[in-house]
Amino acid sequence: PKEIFLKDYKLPDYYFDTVDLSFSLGEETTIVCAKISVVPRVDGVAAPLVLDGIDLKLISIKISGNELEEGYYHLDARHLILKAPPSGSFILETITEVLQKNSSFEGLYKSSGNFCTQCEAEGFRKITYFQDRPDIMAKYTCHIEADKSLYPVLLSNGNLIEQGDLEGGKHFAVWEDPFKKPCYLFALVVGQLESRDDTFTTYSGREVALRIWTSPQDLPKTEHAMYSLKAAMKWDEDVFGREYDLDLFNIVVVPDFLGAMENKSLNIFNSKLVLASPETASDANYAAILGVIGHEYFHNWTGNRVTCRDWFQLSLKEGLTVFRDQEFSSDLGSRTVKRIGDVSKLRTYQFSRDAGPMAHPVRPHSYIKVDNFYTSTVYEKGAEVVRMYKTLLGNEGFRKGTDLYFERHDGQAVTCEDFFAAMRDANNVDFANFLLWYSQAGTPIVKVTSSYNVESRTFSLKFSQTVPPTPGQHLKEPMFIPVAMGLLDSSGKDMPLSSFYQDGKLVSITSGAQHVYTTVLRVTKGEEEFVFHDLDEKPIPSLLRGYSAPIRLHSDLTENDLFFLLAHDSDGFNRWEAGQILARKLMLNQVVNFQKDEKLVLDPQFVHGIKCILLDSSLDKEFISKAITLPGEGEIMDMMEVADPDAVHVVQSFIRKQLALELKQEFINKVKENRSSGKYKFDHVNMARRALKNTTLGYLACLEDEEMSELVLNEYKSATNMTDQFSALAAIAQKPGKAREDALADFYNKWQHDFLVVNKWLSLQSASDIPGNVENVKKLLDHPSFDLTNANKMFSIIGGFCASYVNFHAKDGSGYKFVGEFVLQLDKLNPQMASGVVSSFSRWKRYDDTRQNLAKAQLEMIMSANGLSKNVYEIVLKSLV
Ligand code: B3K
Ligand code: ZN
Repeated sequence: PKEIFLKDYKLPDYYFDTVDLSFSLGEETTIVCAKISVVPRVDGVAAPLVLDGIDLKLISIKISGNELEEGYYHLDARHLILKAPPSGSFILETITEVLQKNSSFEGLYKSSGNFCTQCEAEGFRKITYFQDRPDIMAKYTCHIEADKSLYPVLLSNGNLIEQGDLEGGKHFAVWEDPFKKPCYLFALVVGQLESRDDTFTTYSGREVALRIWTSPQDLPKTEHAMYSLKAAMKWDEDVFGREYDLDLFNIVVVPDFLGAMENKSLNIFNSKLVLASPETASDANYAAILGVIGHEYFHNWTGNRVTCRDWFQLSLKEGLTVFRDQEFSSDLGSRTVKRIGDVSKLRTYQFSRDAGPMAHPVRPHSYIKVDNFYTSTVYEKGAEVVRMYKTLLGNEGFRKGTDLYFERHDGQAVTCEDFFAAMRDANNVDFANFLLWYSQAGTPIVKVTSSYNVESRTFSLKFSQTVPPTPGQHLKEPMFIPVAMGLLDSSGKDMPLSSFYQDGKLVSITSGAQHVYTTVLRVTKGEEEFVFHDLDEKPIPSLLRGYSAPIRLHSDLTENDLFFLLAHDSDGFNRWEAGQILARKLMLNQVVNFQKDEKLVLDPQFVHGIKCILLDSSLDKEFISKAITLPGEGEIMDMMEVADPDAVHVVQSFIRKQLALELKQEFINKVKENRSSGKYKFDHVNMARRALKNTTLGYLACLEDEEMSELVLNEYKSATNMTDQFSALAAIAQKPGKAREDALADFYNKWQHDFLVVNKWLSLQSASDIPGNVENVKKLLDHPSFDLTNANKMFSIIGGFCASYVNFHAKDGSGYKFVGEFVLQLDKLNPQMASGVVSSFSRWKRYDDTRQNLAKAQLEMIMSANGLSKNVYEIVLKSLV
């Protein structure tokens, strides 16, 4: 397989102006006619025209009306090459037959009897011969023909301009999309679907028809998605000034789909990202739906109207759109809680990737298969990069930047530099080496030491930064890091800030007549000092407020300072963070104790800190729920020389149980005070109550205590919504035994008819930490509810299993062997899913020798298999280096 490099990007020799597609869909075959007007980029240059095409059968090819004879073109398994096209513009017409058997969820395929498409990144080449690259932007029409009774609904992008009946029980529809688009945004959906209809009136007064299409029995579960869509449309107008640009917006829901897709005016979603009812979906599902419906809608401007020049620029649309969906969810819920969730996710997935063999920059330099680069680095770290522009420029400056970006680039395929330039030019600022965030991989490590001088009444912060080496990048330059910070006085109040010296130069902080309590330090060098003057007492610094940069910060704050910040910081994020730093230190110390066979102990001051948070009635309940939750096991292992999943697991279980013992009564009170009453509501206040109740319930379920087991079981039985019911089930399922078996069986009996709920049931079991769980997971694969070809079920089981450190990394190698063999089986069906699973092995070098050998053996076994997909090959190759 060939590696493709960013530096080799070349402008295309030919552009496509219009593309007229015609689909005749049948049970046996689908025929696609494509009529493309081709325009050479430079007149008179007769370069060959290379078209991509996979799994297609060419039936005929014409140039400007004349059938092309065989010697004039070359055909191989991946291309159709016109050796010497006419000079000047011409019309290319092809007729192809599309391979009907397709389990890759890419190109045209069938999902539960309906036809649908997925073209990003390179799926359009499975539909027709084309220059399948995003810088080819054209206007499309799409004519669809199919059996009317089997496929009553015929959808594509844009506006419906004609429809009618045909002979032989068929019907047709013609769609026209007035906006130029890259082919990855093309979509077609054909099948038996019904719609929930609504309207949205845009700020200029245009009425847009909104339709969410599902199989008829699921229509009632689309109410929340419709609410989310309308909220997203309004929010994008209010916050970014972006109006929707067509008179129709369709969303289609299908069960077999990888995630969701922003096709122009015809978004397609996996069912689990749309369907919800209080009885069957949890708060987390509701929140995810809001975020993803928003995300795909927001792509209409960030991705569709302005798209990417090439796939290396993926973060240009994804990082920006994730940032937009994060902000949307923040504005509709709690900003602090949303930020905590997003940062936890970043640390769990992105930091870990960035520290291993799969590390790559936000804009990768090369790839074998671009599908492997839809990663937390492109998405979540990319969103952090966008957030840093906003932190540096403020709300208004950032908005000026996005306005200029849309104004300059509407209808174009552009690069990350274009976004940077719009931000810079709109604000007339010097952004120094900010662009390094796109090209340097790895998480910067920033150390801060502080000192107060009583005599001179000055407070100094010394920063030093390094970026660890990553594959292909050994030496790194210092990054431009915005550090939002404030200073607390001894009563816990923010001190007003007016100026500081940066390397001896005075920088004044102004904001009209108002006091400023948080300022943004621009750390740009390897070492840098900031000095604050005229301070009557030694302040406690609150650094990296709101997590203003995606870095690992090591400060010299003492435990007392951290407890102080936990109790007083005005920045909610940093209050949570102080608790997390303390918890990480505590856990790490106990891991050492465990490894030395010493007794585990829980620091009473930590228990006290947790108790204060728990009892502070001024705090948001969802915040409390987050603040009393320990850091994930992966975070702790990341801090260890050699990762020890067993030790970390024992320590985490010990601390949880100890907290439950010491705070039992407080936890019981929280459960009782926060029980749901009345109808389920998806709003922050109610979600926060449920979160706090269920977190404390989870603690109580750790105890070996009859009374508590009964309490948890009662919560399960009396639950009136899925959030409460499932949390109670998860609490019960922490411990092996009869209660667990009974509750799981009961839940399945209740919900076996609802596949989305069954998926939760599957993943709860597969992700379980109970010892020897691999055997249970194998049994689940034979369970009647399991189906390997469905993406959700597959991820529920294997994704779940790989997330359990103790079982996936079991020291007897049983977890590795199970997953290794599974990857090979899955790769034959669906390479994208298989490469996702095999990535779980990539950090094998973090573990002890025994585990290393076992994991490596599986990687080698996979590598030696015949017919491996490019997707899996790339991950295994890089993991083994
Ligand atoms: N743009 C799509 C991702 C497509 C993934 C293809 N393997 C969804 C999204 O990020 O919005
Ligand atoms: Zn996206």
